[in-house]
Amino acid sequence: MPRTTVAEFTVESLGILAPDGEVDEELVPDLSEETLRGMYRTMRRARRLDERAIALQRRGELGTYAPGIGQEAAQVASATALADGDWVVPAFREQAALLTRGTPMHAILAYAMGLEEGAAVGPDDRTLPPSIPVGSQALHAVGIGWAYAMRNEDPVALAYFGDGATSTGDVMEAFNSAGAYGAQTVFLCQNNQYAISTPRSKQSRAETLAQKAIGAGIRGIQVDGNDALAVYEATREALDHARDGDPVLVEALTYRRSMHTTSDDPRKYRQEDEEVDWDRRDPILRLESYLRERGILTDDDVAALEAELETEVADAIERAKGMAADVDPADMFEHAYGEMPPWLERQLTAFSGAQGGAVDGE
Ligand SMILES: Cc1ncc(C[n+]2csc(CCOP(=O)(O)OP(=O)(O)O)c2C)c(N)n1
Repeated sequence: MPRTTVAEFTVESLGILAPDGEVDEELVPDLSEETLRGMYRTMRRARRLDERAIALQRRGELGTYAPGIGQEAAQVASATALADGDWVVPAFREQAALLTRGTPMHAILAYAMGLEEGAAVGPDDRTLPPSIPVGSQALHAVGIGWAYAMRNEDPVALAYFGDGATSTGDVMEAFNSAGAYGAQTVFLCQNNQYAISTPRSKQSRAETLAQKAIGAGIRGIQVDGNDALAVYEATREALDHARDGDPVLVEALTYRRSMHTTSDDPRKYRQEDEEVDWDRRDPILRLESYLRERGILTDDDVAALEAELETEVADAIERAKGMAADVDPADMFEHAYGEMPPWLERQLTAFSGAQGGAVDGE
């Protein structure tokens, strides 16, 4: 037979809690009320942090910031599925995942204020610092996951990245090497529909991004990224496979509701009706109605959380500002090279002048 089908593939999609509130009871993950409340709480913490960070940046008190508004379920529910010994390998929009893993809010703000201390990794931390080069962190996660596979140990590395990152060589190489080496790695692609201003439709002709796993011989699954229950379940299953040396790509379909970063204006490339449509599918409101209907969350709980968040964010801002106050911005020149090259010295001089400091030769 000259022409035969040698392989066939399908891509599964998982949804449990629909936008209209309907629930597929058979698929609901076995989560305690405490865990469900915890996920809701962290999603709200992340949203508030992002909103306040945007406001701070507008007042000139914070550097460039990449909000994850709209992506809270994709991040919090996936990070909730991790075991303590697992690793989080983030991109630059993962505040919600970091908060889930216990990174303090003031550290996230300190990083956005330009302080390297904000991204410091302690000896017992299993969360890597933000990664700005798009997609590069997927390779780091493969390295970690491969090391555990070689040692026959349990931990898994969970790498976060966006839809645009799946167009990079780094991410495609990460899928391929993870498959080839049986790395204990889960790839969590937050398909938030845009890579800055480039829509998903212009990034790839592939019908799903999950199917990019197939070429690497690894599993790929699509999940409703605004459905916390489905994201949790898809990640939990993916982590189980990865612990056995079967890496998985999870494509979480979601939407970046705000700007790419505070330097961007999405009104230049997005239609309002699209934004309104996704506002209705907000992941926090969806989980909130689910919890309210089941009596897991009451009006009083929500009001108490509001008050608690107000205090937490205000304290975190003060603490981060305190850290920034102790830093001399000119330090950044000191640490770039062992010996400062003349051109950098000239920049330092100009910088010190602009800061109101002494200028050599004047
Ligand atoms: C290697 C590299 N190329 C280009 C950039 C500039 N850049 C920053 S974010 C971004 C788009 C990323 O889109 P996506 O992966 O979908 O993640 P999202 O920002 O949507 O979370 C680009 C091109 C970069 N940081 N690194």
